[in-house]
Amino acid sequence: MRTGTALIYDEEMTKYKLLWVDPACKIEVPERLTVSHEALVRSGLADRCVSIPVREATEADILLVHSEEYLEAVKKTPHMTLEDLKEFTLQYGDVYFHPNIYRCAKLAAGAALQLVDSVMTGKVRNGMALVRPPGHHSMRSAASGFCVFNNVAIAAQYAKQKYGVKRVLIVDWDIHHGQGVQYCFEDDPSVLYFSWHRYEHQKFWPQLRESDFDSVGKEKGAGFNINVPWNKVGMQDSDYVSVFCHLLLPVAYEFCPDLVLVCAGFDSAIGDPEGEMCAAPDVFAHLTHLLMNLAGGKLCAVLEGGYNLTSLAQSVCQTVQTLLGDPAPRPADLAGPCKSALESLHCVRSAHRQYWSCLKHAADLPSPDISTKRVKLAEEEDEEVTLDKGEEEESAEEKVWPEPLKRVPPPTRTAVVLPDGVACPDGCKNFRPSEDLDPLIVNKLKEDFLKDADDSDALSTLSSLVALVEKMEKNEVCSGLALVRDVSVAMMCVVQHAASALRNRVLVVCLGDGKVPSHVTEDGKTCVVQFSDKESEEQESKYYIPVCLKKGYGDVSGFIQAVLGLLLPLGYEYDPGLVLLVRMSDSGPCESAWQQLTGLLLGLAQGHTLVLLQEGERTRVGPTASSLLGDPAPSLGQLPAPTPEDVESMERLRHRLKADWKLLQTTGDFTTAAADINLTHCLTSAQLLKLPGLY
Ligand code: Q9C
Ligand code: ZN
Repeated sequence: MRTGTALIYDEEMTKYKLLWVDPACKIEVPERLTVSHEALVRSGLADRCVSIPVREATEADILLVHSEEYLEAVKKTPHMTLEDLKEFTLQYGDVYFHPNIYRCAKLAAGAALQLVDSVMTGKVRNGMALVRPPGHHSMRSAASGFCVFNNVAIAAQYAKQKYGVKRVLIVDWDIHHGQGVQYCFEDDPSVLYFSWHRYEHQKFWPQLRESDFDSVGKEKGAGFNINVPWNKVGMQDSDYVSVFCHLLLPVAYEFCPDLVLVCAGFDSAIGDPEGEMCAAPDVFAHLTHLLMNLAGGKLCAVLEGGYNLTSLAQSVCQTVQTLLGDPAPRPADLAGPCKSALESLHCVRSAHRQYWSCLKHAADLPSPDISTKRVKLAEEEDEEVTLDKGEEEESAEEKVWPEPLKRVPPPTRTAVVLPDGVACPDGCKNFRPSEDLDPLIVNKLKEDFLKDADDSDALSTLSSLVALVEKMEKNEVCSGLALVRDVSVAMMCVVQHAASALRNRVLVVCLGDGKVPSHVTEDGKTCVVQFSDKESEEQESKYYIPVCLKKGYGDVSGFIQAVLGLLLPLGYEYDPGLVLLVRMSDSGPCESAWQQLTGLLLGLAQGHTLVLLQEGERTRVGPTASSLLGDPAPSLGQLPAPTPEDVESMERLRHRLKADWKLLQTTGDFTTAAADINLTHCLTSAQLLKLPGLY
């Protein structure tokens, strides 16, 4: 099992800067790298990483993406005079040259390649490279947007060539469109490029028509380029998480990459003068976590933008700490995506529905058609901008936000409660109930849950569970695993204790059709999501969510879609303090899907997940423990289309719940009506008359 996180950094890359006055370039400063690195050192994170030296990318490496003419031109810059450099710079947009930038650009690309080598050879599991200059704007024969060589594009080509990697996913969470990456892989189905970016209906740099959602890739590569244009500033955590759950992750799981590269720009975080977004630095812990179970955990993050030094350093720390395996922080109040984000999400999902089976059910774009819409919105935008521009710019400078809380991993990562004779998995702690468990609680357990008051084994198991839950609440233990004689009783015991004695909300994820009394959910302190192959008889409510998968777990696609598109967004919005994952005997998905589920759920509740397994399922102990310890889940393989029945029942469920759970929404107001027609085919003519633009 590969472990460890690489950190690649070299001070040499701080040794170039802007030598003349250029307002467009003044934000790209050497301090971006020093503050990021110093924050990692000060927080003790750098010490926990495997330090890997940089190297210069060779000419052959650079030529994987760039033209010989361009390389030859850049090669001359170290010898140029200041005047020559200025003039050379003029042929490109928003970039500057310096006598040492060629050397640094070779190191930046080389750092990305060192990272790929370290991950692909198994020296480490994942890693981050802190580099300057950034790369994602640079094109085959042109520098652009502070970028000289396209570090990540070169890394992707290199991984394909040197390691025979078949599919690479590039996630570009920088706030600018990496048009250089798009151009490089537009017709290449082996590289899936995903980018979200500030767009404002083409008003924002680089102001390209091809940055919009309808640039989906060309020829064989159609469907493998995904652009999410942000048409407003001020996007928040919810908007980012929503796009991950409803777009990137379902497509990424269907694609099944062998390697994930992240264009890790942090100008998408709050406080950044370029992005003007409002996502907290903490959100990068979640974005990172959500990608860490793809490609068997092989993830390489390479720095791109990020111009608010405070926000940048905090975001880099969140990313690296997550790569190291520490539990993610509690997600900040995720109140659901804004209208503009939903509109973008809807457009991208519609544009890609013909390429990805996970999006097949996404509603078509309503009339008026896309292009009319774009022009119309751009005009509206214009008016707004002229109205309150001054105000907006001022507030962008004044942004303040709380420093992310220090993430202190509990002393014990995973504790297990196992019957005699079952070995404690490596790396876990065998949990024995402490004597100091309140006798009152013990008595209550006896009364409420034991059929036979003298059943000391059963009592000991239940006491252990309660004690374990208390340790998790106190953050002394992160996650837990118990093999119990009766999962239903154990589940009720934990739920009752957690709901009555603890302050926290509990998310119960139940696999199998055992009975889950709905009364436990009435006060909202417990939310139950139950996966089963039978229609539920329970009363449906906001807090009892039966997910019916008719084909059972035989259909991994349907199951994983439900996890990504229903369970995760619901979990993120509910924000539990504890996740209770219950696997009834003889039900549940295959091992790798089970491990994916477990791994993904660890992003909630600061990793406080307690798994209950039926006693007979001893063979599941090892793999489950491994997931709770943070090992990446094995890939599921390229997923086929989920069955139409499963899709339909999930969509019905989403439809029912989206009023209560905003993070389940995938369409904006403007489309709800049309989407409803698509979904239910049952609007009355009276309702039709009220639809805008249809009559
Ligand atoms: N208001 C990266 O983030 N435009 N590049 C600057 C100044 C260029 C950003 C305009 C932004 C380039 C890697
Ligand atoms: Zn950027």
